[in-house]
Amino acid sequence: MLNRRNFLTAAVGVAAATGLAACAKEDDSPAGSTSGGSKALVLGFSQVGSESGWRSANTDSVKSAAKEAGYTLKFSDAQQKQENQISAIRSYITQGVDVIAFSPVVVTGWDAVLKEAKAKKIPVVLTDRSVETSDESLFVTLVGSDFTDEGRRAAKILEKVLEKAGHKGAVKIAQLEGTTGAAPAIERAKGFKEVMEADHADDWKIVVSQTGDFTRAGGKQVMAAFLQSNPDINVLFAHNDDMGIGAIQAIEAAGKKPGKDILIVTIDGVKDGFVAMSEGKINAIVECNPLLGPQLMEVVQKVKDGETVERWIKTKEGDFMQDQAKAALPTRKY
Ligand code: GYE
Repeated sequence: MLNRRNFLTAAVGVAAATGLAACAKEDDSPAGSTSGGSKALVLGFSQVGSESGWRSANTDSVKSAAKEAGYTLKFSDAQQKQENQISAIRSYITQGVDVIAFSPVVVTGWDAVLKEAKAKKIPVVLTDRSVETSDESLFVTLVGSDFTDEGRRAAKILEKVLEKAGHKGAVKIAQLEGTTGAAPAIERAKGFKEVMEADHADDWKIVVSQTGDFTRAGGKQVMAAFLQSNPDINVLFAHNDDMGIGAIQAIEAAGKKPGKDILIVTIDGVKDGFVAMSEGKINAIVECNPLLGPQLMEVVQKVKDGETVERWIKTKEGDFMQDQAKAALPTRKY
């Protein structure tokens, strides 16, 4: 993962990584590749799955941006399984695509397949999620969000939510985590905890925390269990809107009012999240933009051309409180 600590190491790896891209351009073009100018750039893209509204918007964005750029896109959906992503990447290597892009379902376990890509001089661009690797030259760049910061922003916006609700007394938080081992799950939890421990050590407590795998069904099921074991929960922090929406169903089924009895902060900002917020059921949303396609295609072209790119191309995002939901809803693009 790219965090502050290893960012310097990552920066050092840029030279090696761009060298890799240059090699892919210059010589030894794998069979079926497009160098030489006339053929379209071939991009192999391995998507995480279709677990959430965020993911669907991301997939649409990647597909339409590739079309717009005139690239040949080889796309595969890994259904949230690392082994599927590894075989998709392997098949892109065998096919000799120009560039491989993927959004890794979890952070660890990629070195072997990334080394195979490097050996074939196929540059790899990470999008959305990052990986943990001992060899930073195994990927060129990451196009995606700062998830730790999103976690911090979620805690900061919860302060406002509590104030607005006139909440007094202990803050008993339930956390619905994303997919276990995924960068956004690890880092959002980390950022949230950081602010909580620094500023609310006395009054906030995460009383239950479990994965809902970023899905509505997962959010609903886990929240129902949370409410059974801890009926005094008064805050829910869900790592994405979909789990928050699933949890709302469980809260209502338990006879409680989401957004009132249980204050809810989620991350993403998909349309359905904004709908729930405009109905008063979600109190605040930290935006995580899935429309990464156009930026990704730009980077892919640069990498193919052997140009130097930044090690981490971060997405710009905002935060939204409930009173902004109705006005913002028609302007939401995903
Ligand atoms: O928040 C969630 C999706 O990696 C940022 O994955 C992405 C996350 C997003 O399933 O909804």
